[in-house]
Amino acid sequence: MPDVSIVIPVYNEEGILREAVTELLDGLAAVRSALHAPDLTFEVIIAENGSRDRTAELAQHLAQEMHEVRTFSTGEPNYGKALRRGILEAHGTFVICEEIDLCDLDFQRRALAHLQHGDCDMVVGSKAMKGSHDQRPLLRRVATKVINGMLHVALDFRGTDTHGLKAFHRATLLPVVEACVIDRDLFSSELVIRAGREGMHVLEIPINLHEKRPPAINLVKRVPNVLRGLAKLTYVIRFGGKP
Ligand SMILES: Nc1nc2c(ncn2[C@@H]2O[C@H](COP(=O)(O)OP(=O)(O)O)[C@@H](O)[C@H]2O)c(=O)[nH]1
Ligand SMILES: [Mg+2]
Repeated sequence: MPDVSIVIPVYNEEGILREAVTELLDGLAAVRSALHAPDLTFEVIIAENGSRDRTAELAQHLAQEMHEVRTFSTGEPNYGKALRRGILEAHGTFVICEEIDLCDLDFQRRALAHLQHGDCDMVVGSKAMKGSHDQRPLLRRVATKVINGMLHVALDFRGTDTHGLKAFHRATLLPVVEACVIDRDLFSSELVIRAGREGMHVLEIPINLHEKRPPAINLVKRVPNVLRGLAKLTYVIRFGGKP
C-alpha cells in the first residue's frame, strides 16, 4: 500500500494532463527529501468523468506508462462525485486532494509534515487567509469570499476556504466522506464542514495559488449550481434531511 494517495479530479484537461502529471511525479522526489522520508511511496489517482476531449484516453496511457498512476472514468461531469470516488478508492495512509491546474508540491510537503507530526486530522490549503497569495482574477477571488460568507452565515463555518487543496488521514476521515451527500462543486465544502462539526481538528494553511490555465467553465455558469448546492448543504447539515 502507498503512504500517500494524490487524488486529482479532471475534466477536459487534455492540454495539460500529461505535463502536469509528469511534473508532479518528478517533484515528489523533492517532497520526500524535504520530509526526510526517502522511502515515502505515492499513488496518483486521476478521477475523470464526462470529458468530451481525449482526457480519459490520455489518463489511461499515463496509467499504463507510470506504475504510480491509476485512473477511472465515469458518466457525466461531476467534480464532487469524481473526487469522492477517488478518495474511496485511495489506498494511502494519507490522502491529498489536488487539482490538475495546481499540483502544488509546496502545499503537499507542508500538509504531510503537519499530518505526520499528528498536528491535525485534516489540512486545508486556503487561498483566502492571511499569508496566502491568490493570483486568480478579482471576480473569482470575490466569488470565493462570497461563498465563504454564505457558509459562515448558513452553517456557522469559521474557516476561510473549503474548496480546493486538502490533505487528511484517510482512515480518520473515511466515515465523514461516506456521510457526505452533496456532489458537484459543494462536495468539498461539505467534507471540510462536516469534518469540523464532527470534532476533527482541521488546520488551514495559506497557499500561493497560481493556475496553470484559466478554468474551462465560466464562473457565471457555475452560479446556479453552487447556489443549489449551498441550499442543499445547509438543509442536510442543519436538519439532517435527505438532499
Ligand atoms: N472529474 C471532474 N473533474 C473536474 C470537473 N470540473 C472540474 N474538474 C477538475 O477540478 C480541478 C479544478 O477545476 P478548475 O476548472 O480549475 O476550477 P476551480 O476549482 O474553480 O479552479 C481540475 O483538476 C479540473 O480538471 C468535473 O466535472 N469532473
Ligand atoms: Mg482552477
